This record gives sequence, structure tokens and C-alpha cells, in this order.
Amino acid sequence: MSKLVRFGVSIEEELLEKYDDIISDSYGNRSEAIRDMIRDRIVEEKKRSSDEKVIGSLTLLFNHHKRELTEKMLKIQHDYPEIFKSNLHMHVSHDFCLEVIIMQGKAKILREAANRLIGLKGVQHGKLTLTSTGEDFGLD
Ligand code: NI
Repeated sequence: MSKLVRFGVSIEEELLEKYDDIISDSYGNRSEAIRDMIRDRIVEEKKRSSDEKVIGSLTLLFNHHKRELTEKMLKIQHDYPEIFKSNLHMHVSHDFCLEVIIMQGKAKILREAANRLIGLKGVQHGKLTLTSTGEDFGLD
């Protein structure tokens, strides 16, 4: 068994309470829930590291008041003009916008570009969903 390491995390109290509520039915303690979340992310990232051609939809919820955020989002998309296919923008409220971005290309490139966008400061939530291009399914 590998060595256990303790680490500190700064998190908003309200956010942690919500998380504890969600995990309270299935986990004896928070550490095991966080370990599972990390394992799940590792498995997911592995799947997304392939050369397989896929289609992805990336959903981003962000605060458009955050300084230079929209410029940074545009710059990243222009770094990969071959994979970004279409954008849908919704003005959710005074502060928040939702963007759904359709991408097509190698899984690992989509993952890289999506992670850069999700990691931007001001992006409150981001999720990349991958699906097949359908070529493996035959014509049914
Ligand atoms: Ni907007």
C-alpha cells in the first residue's frame, strides 16, 4: 500500500456543506469520497487521451464580468481552429453566461483544449461530454 499523504484544501464553507450532503449517504468519511472522485477523474482522463476521433460538447458556465475572461476564451479557441465547430451562447443572468461549444477531432486534443477553457479563472463550471462520430456503429 502506498504512503498516505495529508493535504490542505481551501474551499468555501457553503460549497463543502453541499458536498458533504451529497456524499453522506454513500461514504463513511470525506476522504474516501475525495479519493473516489480523484480515481474517477484519472480514469476519465485516460479515456480522453487517445487518438480516437470523437465529437465533444463542452458546456461552460462563467461570470462574464471577470476581467479578460471572454478574450482568453476566444484566444484558446483560435489556438485550435480545426477542432472548434460551433458555439451557442446564452445570457443566463446579469452576471452569468452559458456557452455550449461543439468540437470534433482527436480525443486528446479536445481534452487539452477543454481543460484549458475549464481551468480559466471565472469559469464556475465546465464539463466536456464526448461521443462517437458514429462511424463505428454502422448504418442501421
Ligand atoms: Ni452572455
